[in-house]
Amino acid sequence: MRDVTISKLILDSFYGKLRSCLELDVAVVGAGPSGLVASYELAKKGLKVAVFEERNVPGGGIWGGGMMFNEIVLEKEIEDFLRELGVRYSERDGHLIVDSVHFASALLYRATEKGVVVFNNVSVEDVAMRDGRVCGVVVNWGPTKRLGLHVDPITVKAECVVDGTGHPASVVTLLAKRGLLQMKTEFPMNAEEAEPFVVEHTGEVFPGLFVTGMAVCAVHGGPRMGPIFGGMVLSGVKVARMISERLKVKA
Ligand code: 48H
Repeated sequence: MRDVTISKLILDSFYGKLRSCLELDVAVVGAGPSGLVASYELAKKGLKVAVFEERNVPGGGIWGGGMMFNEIVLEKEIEDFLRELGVRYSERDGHLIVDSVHFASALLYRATEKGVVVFNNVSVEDVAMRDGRVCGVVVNWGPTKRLGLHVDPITVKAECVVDGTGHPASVVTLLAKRGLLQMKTEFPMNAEEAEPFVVEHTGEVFPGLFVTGMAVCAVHGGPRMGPIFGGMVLSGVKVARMISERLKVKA
């Protein structure tokens, strides 16, 4: 029966994909702009990267633009990156304007084209730790968290883990709750200050655990910036560079 053949093809292919991602160079948590940029940059350097996204649709806050007006704004210095992705943009008042659906699609396409595996509907509910170092992520199906199901997770090993979970900084929060590190709270809107803040504070917050994107503001007490995304891009690029240097990957 053809229907069953289709089922078998899906199961075999998916389990092969999951199995091959049980040991990673980098596990990125959250498929928002910062996590996707980081994963793309890391994969470009030949690293084995998977992104775990608890929602069905990867892309995080990109799709909604500003208040569901599906356009986003980026700083002029992101122009080369947009060109590299092949993204169309217009320029006005010293800023670049991009259709948010086009931007999310391009990032997803380019990252996956470079070999990044995106697991949508998979939530990171904990980290693995050995000798005081984060060495992997503990994953479960996204709906188990939403529905509060009592289902044990499985573990994925990774040399480095990136928290790109946006406002909640949900991976760093797991360690903060246990008193393993201290985190602050996000501050009110101020795009001028927030954009450089995010990039400056992007980095390792605990051995093996790095933070990128909006999560940086939550962890380090920075302001939010609304629908301007240059800081997200530059933060993703920076965290990828730091991890590549750590893993001694040649440019
Ligand atoms: C798996 C998870 C988990 C988990 C969350 O919010 P995002 O788009 O994140 P960033 O930081 O790349 O981009 C932020 C940007 O979209 C934004 O909101 C801005 C600039 N706001 C400014 C402002 O003033 O509001 O994406 C994070 C993703 C989401 O898709 C979540 O579903 C996912 O992470 N996620 N995935 N396991 N535990 N927690």
